[in-house]
Amino acid sequence: MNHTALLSPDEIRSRFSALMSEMYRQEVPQYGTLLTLVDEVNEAAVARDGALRAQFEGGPERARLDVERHGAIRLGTAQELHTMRRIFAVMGMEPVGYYDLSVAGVPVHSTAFRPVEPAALARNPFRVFTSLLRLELIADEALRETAAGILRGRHIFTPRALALVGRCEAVGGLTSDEADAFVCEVRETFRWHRQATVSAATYQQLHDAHRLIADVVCFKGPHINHLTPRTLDIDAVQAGMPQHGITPKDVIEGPPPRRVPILLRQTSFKALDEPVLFPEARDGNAGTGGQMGTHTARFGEIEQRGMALTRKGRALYDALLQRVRQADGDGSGGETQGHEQRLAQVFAAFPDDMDDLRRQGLGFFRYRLTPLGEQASGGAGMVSQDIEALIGAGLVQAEPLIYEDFLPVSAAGIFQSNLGGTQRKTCSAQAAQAAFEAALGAPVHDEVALYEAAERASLAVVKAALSDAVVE
Ligand code: OOG
Ligand code: NI
Repeated sequence: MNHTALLSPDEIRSRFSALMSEMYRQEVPQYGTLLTLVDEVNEAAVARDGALRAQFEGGPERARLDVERHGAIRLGTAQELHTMRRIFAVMGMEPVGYYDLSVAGVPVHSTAFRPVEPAALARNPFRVFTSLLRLELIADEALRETAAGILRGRHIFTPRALALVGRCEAVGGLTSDEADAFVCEVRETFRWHRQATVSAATYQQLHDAHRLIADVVCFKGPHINHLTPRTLDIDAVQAGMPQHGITPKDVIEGPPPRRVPILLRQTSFKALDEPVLFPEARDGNAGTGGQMGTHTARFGEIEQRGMALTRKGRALYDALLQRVRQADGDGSGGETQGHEQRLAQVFAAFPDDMDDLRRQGLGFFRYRLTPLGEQASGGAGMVSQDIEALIGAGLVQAEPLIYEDFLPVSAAGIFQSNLGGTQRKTCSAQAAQAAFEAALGAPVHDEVALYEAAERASLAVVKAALSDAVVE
């Protein structure tokens, strides 16, 4: 082996994702249980369903599925977000999308770091939903200053991680040994620390302002708060969780079950309250130090991914979901009952046939030559450039592009259900994408533009292959 050769970012990401999974399995044993359940359900789904079998048996789609995870972290400062972007870049992960969670009463805004090229996604689509606390949304000025002061004083990255990022940026990559060191160092940033960095009293004040603020501010680093495997049948996992001693949230977020899955369906379970240790008070809150407490930080989640939607498809999805939410009521708890029926009724208006979805321009597709198309390609002469005609002639096939991103409304539902019961503070504010990107030090990708590009590229290949084909 060549010890100076540079590793591909895809390989570094795969190593990191495997390390994270191993760490989270140790930290949150229920996550391991969930992985076993998801494996069983995926296995059964493939065995039962011919279409899934064609797509998932043996091939690269299956290899991807078995390692597919997303995680989430919450950062405290612009500087932390900026450095995190550089860290993820080493692993071929770029910021995609802007999510304003303040509309859901959560004082953060977010992006998802993930690979963007189809080949990199196929290799390992590891994503990290990354939120930045919006301190300006803390109403109490003194408390805001306290939080800012605590965050200014912490260092969430190890010196060696920072040195290796610098090295990667300077020489264009890392060797295998450097990559191994790098992923271990970065893992430290994601690790859970049961030792809080503030007194119990300060924790309580921040917690009272918003639980999430305490979660971000009171610890040494941005512990990963969940790691999510992808399932092919989320209803089966949801139903199987209680037998495995796991209690899921009441409703699955996102669209209803469909023949052609779209976007993303998610459900989660609350991890146990975890013991934390508060240091002696040194911050003016005398007499409260050195005590034990608990913190609800981490949870488990599963997801089922479906087709990415065009802007038109997404607009229809958003409109229908809005209708369901209105029918569900004000979120005071009565919404769970009947939610599934309302969801199914309202979403009857969303076409559920692959050809309809394509012809109406609602979803994104990857186009490929069929075996007949392969035979026809490379000859002389011109077949139709009309994609529907090519599909009709059996020369081209279309398969849906998987949605690789997140849904803010679902994310809000997940946040809420894990912040403990009833807390539904509002902190409605303007989206602040420009400020977020300034902190990040880069613009976020428009996710729809990425799907458009992937679809267009696949079309171009197909059309080029057939443009000089003979029609017999
Ligand atoms: C992130 C919640 C968002 C998802 O899957 O939508 C998320 C968080 O709780 O920090 O992970
Ligand atoms: Ni998640």
